[in-house]
Amino acid sequence: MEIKKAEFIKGVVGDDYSTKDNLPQVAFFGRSNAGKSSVINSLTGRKKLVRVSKHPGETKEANFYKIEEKFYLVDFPGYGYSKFSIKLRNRIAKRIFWYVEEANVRPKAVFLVIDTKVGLTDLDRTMIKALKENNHKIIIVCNKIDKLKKSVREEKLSQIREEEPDIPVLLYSAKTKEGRESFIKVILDLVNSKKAKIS
Ligand SMILES: Nc1nc2c(ncn2[C@@H]2O[C@H](COP(=O)(O)OP(=O)(O)OP(=O)(O)O)[C@@H](O)[C@H]2O)c(=O)[nH]1
Ligand SMILES: [Mg+2]
Repeated sequence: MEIKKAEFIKGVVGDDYSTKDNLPQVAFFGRSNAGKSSVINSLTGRKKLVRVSKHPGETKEANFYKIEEKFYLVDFPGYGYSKFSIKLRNRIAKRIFWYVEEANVRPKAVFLVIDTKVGLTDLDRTMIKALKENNHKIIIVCNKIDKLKKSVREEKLSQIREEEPDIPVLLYSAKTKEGRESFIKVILDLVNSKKAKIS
């Protein structure tokens, strides 16, 4: 599917995640450098909708992108970037937890983006725990699969499935766009559903 319209709406640093039109939103979480912003660019078919950098820590606000006037993709700052000061890391973590626990809007789902080669880290596990406790729907996006041989992909995938058997997993490459069609279908199914099902 081609996405014809994708526009930046706002960057949130405070507590207000609502939008004027109340369209459904899906959120992208993950470690800094896992590729959240690249995933959004590749899904929308825009190279420069979202800023991506060679250096981690590029995204500093929760950025809202409105797609086809139908839903929002929300790109969060990455957690765990060790070169950020503790103060900044805490501020980012606080903001993410606010969205998970208290925000005035609930996403249809949270896509937890990981670098497949790295796998799930302890920070991802902490995030998954908080998301589960707050009854959010989680989908793990194993990104950067272009960097791995098929056998290694399979091995990483089965590790994750063993650890989190109840969480759906998508294999993806923001670079080659492998997995894009099924990813978009998952998003459309979520935003078109009346209620986000919690599995
Ligand atoms: N090979 C490969 N590189 C990727 C892929 N996705 C992202 N990258 C690279 O990974 C780096 C980080 O990508 P970003 O999209 O900025 O990562 P992010 O998760 O948004 O990072 P923060 O904004 O710091 O949280 C960039 O150099 C990207 O080009 C992928 O699927 N394959
Ligand atoms: Mg980013």
